[in-house]
This record gives sequence, structure tokens and C-alpha cells, in this order.
Amino acid sequence: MSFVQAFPQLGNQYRDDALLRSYLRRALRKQTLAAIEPDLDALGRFAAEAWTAALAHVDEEPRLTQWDAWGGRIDRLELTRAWRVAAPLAARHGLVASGHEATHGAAARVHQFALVYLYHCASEFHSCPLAMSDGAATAIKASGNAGLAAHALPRLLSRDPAQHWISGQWMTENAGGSDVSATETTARLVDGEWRLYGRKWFTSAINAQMALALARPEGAADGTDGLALFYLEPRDAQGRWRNIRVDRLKHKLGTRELPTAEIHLDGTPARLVAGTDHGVRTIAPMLNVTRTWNAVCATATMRRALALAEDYAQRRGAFGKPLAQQPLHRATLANLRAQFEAAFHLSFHVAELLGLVETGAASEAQRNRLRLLTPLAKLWTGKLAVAITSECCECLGGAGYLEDTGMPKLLRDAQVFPIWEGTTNVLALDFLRALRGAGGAQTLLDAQAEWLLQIESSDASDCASIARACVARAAAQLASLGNDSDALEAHARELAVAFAEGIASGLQVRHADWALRSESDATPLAAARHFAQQLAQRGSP
Ligand code: MFK
Repeated sequence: MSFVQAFPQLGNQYRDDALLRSYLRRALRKQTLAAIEPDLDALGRFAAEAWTAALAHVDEEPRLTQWDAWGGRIDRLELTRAWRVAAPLAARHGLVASGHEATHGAAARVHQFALVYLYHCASEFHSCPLAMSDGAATAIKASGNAGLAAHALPRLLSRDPAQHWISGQWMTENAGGSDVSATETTARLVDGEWRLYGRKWFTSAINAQMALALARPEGAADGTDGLALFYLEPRDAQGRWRNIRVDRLKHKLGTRELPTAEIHLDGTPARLVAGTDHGVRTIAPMLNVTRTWNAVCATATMRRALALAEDYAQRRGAFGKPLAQQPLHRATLANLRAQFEAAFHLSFHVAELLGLVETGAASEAQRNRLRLLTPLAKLWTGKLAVAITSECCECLGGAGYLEDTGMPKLLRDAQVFPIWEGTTNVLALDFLRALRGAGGAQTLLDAQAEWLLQIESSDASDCASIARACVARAAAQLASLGNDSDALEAHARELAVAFAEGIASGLQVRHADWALRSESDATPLAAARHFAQQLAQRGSP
């Protein structure tokens, strides 16, 4: 019998995740953690089981049937098995609801995003419509439209699978991807009811029961301010499309279980969310929430790829010993883990701030931090997810290139993170936009100083100095560009990455210091030191 390699295995993804558990012990009150732990444990188990199940059907995709046997237009959608399993589970565990419930006060978002982090990879991007549903609920609340809130929120925030609705986000058009001011869809008042006409080019989760769509009311001004935000339900009570044609499902690089469609609207009934203009301003709360989901899901992807690579390193021997005992391979994995842990702390810090702001518990400084750190977390973790997943494929050698190990799917799926909800450059420009109104770089310098002041162990202080220097250097570079808007834009990405790395490092060191003092656990400090050393060697920016 020739040699057969043992393949990498996943255990319960909550119980096995020392970082998540350590973080939750610090971030949550004991009673809160005890109350949510059964949900975390159940999703951790689901994550491991779903991974094994998914390996048996890596090619499954949703199917669109446009015509019936008699020539009637039906546009019937069949979802994948994984989605049929994931949807009721998401409702029952409150993947959207938990972020809006008062039970755990300002910790609601940490609770929710811990669930999201465990659920994302197992859900096969069912997390995408959940992100949009969460965003839609947030935007509807912020709009002050009480009638619409009373109608939609009980559905979006339901824990009952039979009641729970998901939402689409219909912005992107052929002419307007990043620049939505080029939106061509029009809204016309017909017998006192708004109707939408146009083509939406990327409508993810076309099975959603509702959507928020940007359109230009007839006669409105050109540009962003002339757009309005509309609420619509794509199908009637009998399941018939409301003057919508599904032209085709997109053939995507990854996220293939997610039914993303091109559609035509030809008089689809809709209602205004908040007035006939400033639709982008109205939808902005949705974008900031989906960008937070993006950061947490990107981080979850890094963790999954790394968990597989780390497990494989124990099982695979080469040159007389396991990979896990080979110095170069160990160093490679340690580098990846250090970056992933830094990304984790940045993503979850944004979740913490979101919860504080939404419950009215945040200071002005914390509101400003949320505005600045949301685009930073999204843009940095998106790029890192691709890089780390690619390295983890390589850690499995040729096996990492084979579809039925599941690694190529992780890599293809990761590539959506820097694109979806705004590309890296769009997010870097959003960071510049935010700097103008959220206290500027001083907000980030002050935040960093506040966290690092809490550090008590001398072991952590050298890393803290590196993190501080990193943010200070980025702030100095920003200042050196003055008000030269072309120069600021040209350097926006490197500045954003430098701030993101420095801030993430500071948050990572703060946690490492706590773990050392409170739990005598030196593992987070090893990762924090590793990441700080990477930053010091680069001398960024
Ligand atoms: C998961 C799998 C997915 C499957 C495949 C999908 C592939 C990708 C499909 C997609 O298309 S995803 C959608 C991607 N598109 C975007 O995310 C939009 C990217 N563009 C932006 O983010 C622009 O910055 C934006 C359109 C939001 C604004 O650009 P504009 O047109 O130059 O508007 P402007 O004047 O800067 O902002 C309008 C208002 O919104 C301003 O407020 P005021 O009216 O009060 O002045 C801004 O301050 C506000 N605003 C913009 N961004 C904001 C914001 N407010 C808060 N937070 C923000 N992030």
C-alpha cells in the first residue's frame, strides 16, 4: 500500500479558536459571554460540519430558469443545498437580529459579529444577504421613516425562519459602479405611486424579499444629490415578479453559491425611504454596516485558511520531520498568524465602536473613530484576506491547488473582499473624506495613545512603541501633503494602509498585554511582537 496523506481537519471552530475566546473574555461581561456561548458553540460545530459537507459538492451553484415549457417568462431560481440549510439557521441564531437587540446593550455588535465570524465560511456567502439586511435595517432606522420601519424591521430582525426576510442593495449599474452619480434608473410617479425603470447590473441575492434601490426621480438634478433611495419588494404575495426581468446570473470568479443577477426594472412599484433626493446620504449607514461585515468576513476567511494550513503542518512530513517543526515553515505560519490576529483586533474594534455609537454610549471621539476606522478595516482586511489565503494554499503544496481540498474556493471567494462594497481605492478616498469631518489624524493619534497608556507589562512596551511610531509617521506624511488634493488622493491608499497597520498593531498589543496580565497567556504577545517587527522592518509608510 503506498502512502496516503492525512488531510487537514477542522474541529469545533469556536472551541478551537483561542484568539476569539480570549478576546471575548476581555471584551464582554462574564454574564454576557455565558449567555451567548451556547450559540457560539453551536455555530462552531456547524462550521466544522459544513466544511466537510461542502467538500462533497464544491461545484454546486444556484440555477435560473427563465422560461417555462410554453414560452412563459418565469425567472425561477433554485438555491444550493448549503443556502437552504444556512438560511433558517441564520434566523434562529439571530445573525442579523442580535446586532439590534437591547439584551446585551452596547455589546450587541460584538455578540453579533462573533456569530458572523463563525458563520461566514460555513454559510457559503449567505452572509452577503445578511450583511445587506443588517445594512438595510440600519439605514431604515436612520431614515426616521416610521411607517417603513414598522413594516420592514420586524421581518429583517426576526428570529423566526418563516418570518425572516433578507434584503438586496441595488446600487450598481453599468455606468455607475464606484461612481453611483452615473445611475440611469429613473423613478416616475404613476397615479400617485412611484415606479422604477432601468437596469441594475449587480444585484446579489436576487432571492431577497425586499431591496433598497437608488434611482433618479424624473426631472431631478444630475449627480449624486439628485438620487433618491427607494424601498421595494421584488415579488408579490403569489411569488410573481413585480415588473422585473432577471436577465441572467453572473458567472463570477468566486462566491458562486450567491445568486448575483443582472435585472431590468420596468415599472416596479417602490416607496421613498427618505425624500426625493440625497439618496447616497440615506444609504450611507447601510454601506458602513456592510463594510464592517466585509472586514469581519475577510478576517474569518483568513482564520479558516490558516486553521487548515496549521493543522496540515502537523500532519505533513518532509525531509524527515513534520512541517510544523521546520524552521522556515514555522516562520511562514507565524508571520501569517501575526497579520491575521492584528486584522482580527481591528475588525472587532470597529464592531465594538458600532455598538457603542448605536446605543448612544459613545463619546464624540469614539464616533469619530468609528467613521475613520470603518473604511480602514474594510480596505486593509480585504487585501490581507487575499494574500493570506493565497499563502495558505501554498502551505498545502500541490494539494492546495486542488478543488476538492476546498482551498481554491477559499482563495477565489477571498478576492471579492477588496471589491465588494467599494474597492480599495474607493475606500481609501472615503478615508480621506472621513478625515475632513472626524477630527482628522489627531483622532487616531489620540486613540492610539489612549490604548497604549493602558499597557502595563514591560514585555509589551517595545511593541507599543513601534505601533505608536507607525501611526505618528503616517500622520506626519499626511500633514506634509497639506491641502494638495491631487497629492492626497495619489497617496491615499498608502496612507490608509499605514494608519490601518499602526492602529491594528496598537489594538493587538493592548489585548496581548491584557492576556499576559489577566490570564498569564503569552501567546497573543508573541503574535503582537511578530506583527510589530514586520512593521518595524518595513518602516512604513
Ligand atoms: C459578497 C459577494 C458579492 C458578489 C459580487 C459583487 C461584486 C461587486 C458588486 C458591487 O457593485 S458592490 C457595491 C459597490 N459600490 C460601492 O460600494 C459604492 C462605492 N462608491 C462610494 O462608496 C462612493 O464614495 C459613494 C457613492 C458612497 C459617494 O460618492 P459621491 O457620489 O462622490 O458622493 P459624495 O458627495 O462624496 O457623498 C454623498 C453624501 O454621502 C455625502 O453626505 P452629504 O450629502 O451630507 O454631504 C457624504 O458625506 C455621504 N457619504 C458618502 N460615503 C459615506 C457617507 N457618509 C457616511 N459614511 C460613508 N461611508
